[in-house]
Amino acid sequence: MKSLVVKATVALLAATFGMGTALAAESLQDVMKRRGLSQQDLMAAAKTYTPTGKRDEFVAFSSGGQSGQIIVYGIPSMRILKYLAVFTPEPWQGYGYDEESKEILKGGWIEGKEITWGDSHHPAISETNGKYDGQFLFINDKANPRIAVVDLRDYETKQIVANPIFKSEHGGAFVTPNTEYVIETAQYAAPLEGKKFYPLEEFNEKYRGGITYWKFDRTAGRIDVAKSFSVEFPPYSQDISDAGKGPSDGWSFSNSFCSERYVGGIERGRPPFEAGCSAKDTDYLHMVNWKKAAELVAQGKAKKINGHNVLMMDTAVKEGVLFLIPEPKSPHGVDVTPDGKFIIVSGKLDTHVSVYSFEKIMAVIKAGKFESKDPYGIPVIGMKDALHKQVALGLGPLHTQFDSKKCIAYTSLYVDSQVAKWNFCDGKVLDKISVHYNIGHLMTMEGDAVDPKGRYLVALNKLSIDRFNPVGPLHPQNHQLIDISNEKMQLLYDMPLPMGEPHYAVAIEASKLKPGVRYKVGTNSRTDKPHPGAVRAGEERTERKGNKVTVYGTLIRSHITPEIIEAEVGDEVTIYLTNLERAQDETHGFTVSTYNVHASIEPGKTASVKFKADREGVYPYYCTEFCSALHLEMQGYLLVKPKGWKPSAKKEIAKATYTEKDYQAKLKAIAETQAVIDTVVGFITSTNFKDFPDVVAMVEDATDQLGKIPDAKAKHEAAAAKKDWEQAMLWAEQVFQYQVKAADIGLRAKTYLEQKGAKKIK
Ligand code: K7E
Ligand code: CUA
Repeated sequence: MKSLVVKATVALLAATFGMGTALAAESLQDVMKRRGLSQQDLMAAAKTYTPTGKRDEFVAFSSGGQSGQIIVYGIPSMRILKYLAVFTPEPWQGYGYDEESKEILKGGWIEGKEITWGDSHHPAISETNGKYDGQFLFINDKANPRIAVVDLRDYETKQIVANPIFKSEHGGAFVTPNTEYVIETAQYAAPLEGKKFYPLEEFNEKYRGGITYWKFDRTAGRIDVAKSFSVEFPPYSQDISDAGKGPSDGWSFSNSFCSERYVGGIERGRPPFEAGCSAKDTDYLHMVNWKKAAELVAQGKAKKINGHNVLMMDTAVKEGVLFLIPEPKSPHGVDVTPDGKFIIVSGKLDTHVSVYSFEKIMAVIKAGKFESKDPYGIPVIGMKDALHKQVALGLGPLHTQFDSKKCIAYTSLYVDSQVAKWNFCDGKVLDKISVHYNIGHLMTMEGDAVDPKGRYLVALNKLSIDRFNPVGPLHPQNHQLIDISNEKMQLLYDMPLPMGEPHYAVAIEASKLKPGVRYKVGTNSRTDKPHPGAVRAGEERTERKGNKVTVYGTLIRSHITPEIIEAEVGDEVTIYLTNLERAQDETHGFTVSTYNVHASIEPGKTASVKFKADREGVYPYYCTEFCSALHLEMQGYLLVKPKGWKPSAKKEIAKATYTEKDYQAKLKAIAETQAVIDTVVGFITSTNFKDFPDVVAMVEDATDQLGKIPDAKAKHEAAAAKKDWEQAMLWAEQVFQYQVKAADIGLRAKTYLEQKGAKKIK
């Protein structure tokens, strides 16, 4: 009886405190019930969920819209990996806060005017034979016509070029099949000469559009401004562009809106732009034979405007490199099919997409059978003569992407908030899926290349309305992942994009990306050249010339050398810092209180900050990345003294009171730590660690730290001999610090080897 009572009590307790059976793990059914998940949800989760430590199949680069940056995320997990600073300062990476990156931003100033923001729209990955090669990334700024180059070896912006003749642009960045050129098309027509005013009454005569072909030098990894050129276009608002491929390689296609050349003036009692710009039934698709245009420029047939080669319309017409084709009114996207045979234009205000045949277009050009000429004398090819098909897809078609399956395309329908799957060869609509909500661009995996990978589609939606937890009137945008590997499309996942309005994105197979993990010691990452301010360990120094103080410093766990920088009010201070680490991800940051500078210095990099020490005082500086256990101690003082300041009396820095006992205790700690190090070293050297470059780098770093011990050891022993216990204790502590860092790296290497299944060799 008694035992029964005990049993009952235990059971009651177990129930009350959730012990016993209630503690057993929840079943999948339990979780589904608790979270209200359907079978369909579970399927979607299984298709996107990426377990810890596992990686994504594709990496997407999304425009950051008004943030002027690029957002990098993985597919199918939709995990954000990084923001790349491009047109706007980005403090984490020191972009715009260190001298090297300021130079890059300066490249994007327009005629000496500083610009610190950008409206980035279309990223493009470099191509080889029409395939994504994963080497470079380009993106445009619509607001201040510019193109930026990002090197995918280190994910850093290397160059920004400002368009010499446009005032705005939209049709960039699009690359030719071997990245010979990066294309940028104007948007709102304006006079091509820089700071020149003409009244709107002279719009038709003096305002112009155009297209720029930025020559890309792959070896240098930079745009070659001198070898770049433009072709003058009429003042029709040019929009998106695309480069031909395969049979259409050598041509580029740019559509337009407002070929009405309407100039607005609501305040002057005229109907607004939106009415005047959409009155006609058609606008124009512009076609340029860029290969021939480049030859003409090389032959000196271009005109210099603002020092830039521009092939004028009359020359372009005379030489047969510029043609127009009518397209349904106010189109938006133009996309060349992977086989290069068709050009797909989306109607925007129409329900149709128009599929033009490159073969038919060429036949018209060959026969010289043009329908008419536009007011600037450009031959116009008849729409019917160029069309392969027109397909009714739904309301507001905008952009088109392609599948790995032949003839299969996906088009975004802005007004319908849908994606249409269709066949551009036979014009049949195959499937439609609703997205939330108004979709702009869409993207399939490598969907711009000659060999799209299919699999997934991302809908880049503009409004997220009720999709996410509210965060104020400005909502995040919604990137929706859709599975396109089956006949019917399946919506898998919603990802809020918390940065700008991303217009377009490109995704590449992750295996094609091979970024490095460290720089050659002393590299200026923005020029890829040795940095003149770099020094090696032991070469650190501070120089003063007149009122210029220049510091040549280094960073390594866990100290900044130097630890004291002295200046006088009014001095110009430049601090060069080289990160001596080789270990992966051992980045140190650097800032000085109050002076608005910051640098992110990855292993091997040299970066600098510069400022005028214009206020007297004591300014701590420190490392901003939590890089090691003694990260907080990675510090120093900038002392800005009044001009001509002298200490009133000779005063020493206050001493601590360490005793022989402290010193002996430290020696004991050193001996114990050495034992740990010996075990770790024993483990590492008993494996094939040399087969793992990351471990080799870590071992080098650890050896570096250990190599500093004899010098510090000699110092503490000499001080101990003189019974200077303060010095003896502190130098012994420094020995201990070197040991701790070596042990830390060693243990990391050991874990790495264990996880990667290193083999025992002895
Ligand atoms: Cu359609 Cu700038 Cu390509 Cu926005 S753009 S959506
Ligand atoms: Cu280096 Cu914190």
